[in-house]
Amino acid sequence: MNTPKRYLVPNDYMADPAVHVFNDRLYIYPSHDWESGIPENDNGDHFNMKDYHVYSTDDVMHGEIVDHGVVLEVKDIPWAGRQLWDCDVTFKDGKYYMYFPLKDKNDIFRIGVAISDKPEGPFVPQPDPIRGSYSIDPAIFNEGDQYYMYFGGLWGGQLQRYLDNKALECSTFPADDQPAIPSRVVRLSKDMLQFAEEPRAVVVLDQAGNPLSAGDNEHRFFEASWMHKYQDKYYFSYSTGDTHNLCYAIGDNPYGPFTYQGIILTPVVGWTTHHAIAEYKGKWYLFHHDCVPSSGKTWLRSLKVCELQYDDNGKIITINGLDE
Ligand code: FUB
Repeated sequence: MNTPKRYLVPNDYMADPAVHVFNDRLYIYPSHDWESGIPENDNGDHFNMKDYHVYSTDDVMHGEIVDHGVVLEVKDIPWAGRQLWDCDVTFKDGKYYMYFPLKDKNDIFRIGVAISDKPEGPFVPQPDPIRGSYSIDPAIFNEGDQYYMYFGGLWGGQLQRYLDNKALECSTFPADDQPAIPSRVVRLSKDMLQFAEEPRAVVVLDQAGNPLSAGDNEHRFFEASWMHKYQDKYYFSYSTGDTHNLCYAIGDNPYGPFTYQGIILTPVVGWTTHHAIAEYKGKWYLFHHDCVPSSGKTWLRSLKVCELQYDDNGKIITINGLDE
């Protein structure tokens, strides 16, 4: 089955969507790719992003996509080194909180917070990153008065440099038959500016109840965590990075463990694959990116959306990443 898709921002390069509904309107928080001239490498130096835009719409597949302009820039973040990667935004008590990964002046990824009175920004950054934060790809899941951040990414995302939330002397990857390096989840403090606890591992189990192994590249976590809830179950989804799948696993609570279910999106044109899943006006959507408009330049990605369907058992029906 061909799933119709829409490019959301045809006149610019946007990637890594986070998506939320605020005040009955759908807001998109992407990374902003540009041609910075940095050569491509496994460290991701070519993803040299320096600002964020915010987009919104009231009709996902056909309506106007409003560009709210630049809402945060590297040059305005006091602790900044380089590389603004995937961000996310949530709402609490009249304020909108943006969480963003950025390398500090020592070239270490930390996660920062910026605040706005409006979902479309602009966002004012805090003077320092979150204490104890590391790696990339923060995704916020809100349930009642609790806010959870999922984060982490391998290779350029530096997650392999940490064990039990402590920095290691050097990068360490488990042997292929050992449990894969997991994403992390942490509850946020009441003021939304710090972690309220030590980050925990997000464990993804196979159907036999064993953690997915580091050598299971087709299915194990790599980066791009996302959490959504469907029919009282918690759907943890993520990219497998070097095998370019978007996969998901289901659990009974935000901390997991989660049991692997399948592929949401098969590989797209490009290297990275990264997504958000959201319900709006009674339909579910998958937001993601690919590199078709830039003719395969992996650092110039374009935002896309399509409908996402579940079967009667709550399984997500796999979407072909090459569908137009
Ligand atoms: O955009 C830079 C990085 O590429 C993101 O943080 C990853 O998830 C991947 O999409």
